[in-house]
Amino acid sequence: MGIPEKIKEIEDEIHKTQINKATEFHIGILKAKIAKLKRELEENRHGKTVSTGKGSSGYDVRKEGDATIVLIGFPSVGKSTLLNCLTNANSKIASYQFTTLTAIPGMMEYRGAKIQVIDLPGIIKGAASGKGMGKKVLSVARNADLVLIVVDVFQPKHFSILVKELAEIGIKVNKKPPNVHIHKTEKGGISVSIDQGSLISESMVREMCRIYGIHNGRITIRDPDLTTDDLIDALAGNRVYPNSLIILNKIDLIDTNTLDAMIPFLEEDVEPVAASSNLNIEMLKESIFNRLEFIRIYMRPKGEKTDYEEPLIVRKGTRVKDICAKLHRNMLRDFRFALVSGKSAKFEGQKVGLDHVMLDEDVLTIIKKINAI
Ligand SMILES: Nc1nc2c(ncn2[C@@H]2O[C@H](COP(=O)(O)OP(=O)(O)OP(=O)(O)O)[C@@H](O)[C@H]2O)c(=O)[nH]1
Ligand SMILES: [Mg+2]
Repeated sequence: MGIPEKIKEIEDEIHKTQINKATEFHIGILKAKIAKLKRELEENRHGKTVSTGKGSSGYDVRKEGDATIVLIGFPSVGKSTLLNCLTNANSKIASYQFTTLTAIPGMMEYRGAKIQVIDLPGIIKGAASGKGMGKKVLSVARNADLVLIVVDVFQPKHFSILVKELAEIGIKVNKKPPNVHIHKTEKGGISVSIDQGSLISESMVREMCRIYGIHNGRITIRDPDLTTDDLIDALAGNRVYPNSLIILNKIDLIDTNTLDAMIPFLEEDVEPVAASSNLNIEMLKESIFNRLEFIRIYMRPKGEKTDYEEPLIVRKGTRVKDICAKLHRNMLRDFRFALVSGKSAKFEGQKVGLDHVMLDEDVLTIIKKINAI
């Protein structure tokens, strides 16, 4: 029996099984088996885990700028119109579905940050399981720093379908990585550290580890509400957790009262816009900028004045080593230490190493090795 047939067989078994306390364990195990088989299927297809569409035509876009965001949505919701008004790009717009056939990048400049926006073909329900080019399209979101989920004002429910499709291929938008720490060892069997009263049992953790071929190691779970699905995500290891924003487009087609009544029923962080008439686009740019959590770093070359005019724009959580890598390809090799002033420093001009985490508006001086040019 091939892998797809095996998956089908287990899915049928899950459908037949009534979900209750007594069957919970069994269903958890079946789900883990499916997730593992799906991963195997991907590996067979791509030679490794879910790819970003590498080697495929049209979907490979080199990351450029300070961050990359993608537009995901059903056909004709206005993704290309949106790309064109956010950036300098000129993606084809038409009233028929599937107008966009490849990934089209554009660059949005906002408050000193260069943000790459990628327009994509429309996707439909079932995309993750291979409908149309859906899977390849969805995969582009894997490397994105932010996913813009675009929905038509008359089809707001499409939002949950899109989130599900993304989740199917391991892109978990607006979710936190599960609080599971897996430390594999050479021998000694499996030891599980889990709080009493947790949703998941120790025997379930052991069984799932066995399915995923982990026979030795320490598993630490620090979240009593962790579900079997979360544990599968942690064991599968190829999940990503990008931020997202929901864009409700074409609001020019409904009156303000209808819109006001609709917003509370949608998920939070909805951005109501009308791309074709440039309505709320500045507000959307501001939300994108905030969601990307940029910080500004002022560089002070050794013995010189701080450059407050053109800060370096980087993401929250950036370390000194990330900045070195961004500045010059030899900077990491030549790095001796750095001096930091500002919110992340204990005092003015604190001497720090490569792992120091920078904060907004810090002033940074990098000191190179004596013999470095
Ligand atoms: N009324 C109105 N129409 C819009 C708006 N934005 C886009 N449209 C129209 O919607 C249609 C589809 O727009 P596109 O930008 O091509 O949509 P798309 O999501 O890129 O479509 P695909 O590439 O086929 O997936 C076009 O006729 C646009 O003019 C809007 O804000 N209001
Ligand atoms: Mg399009």
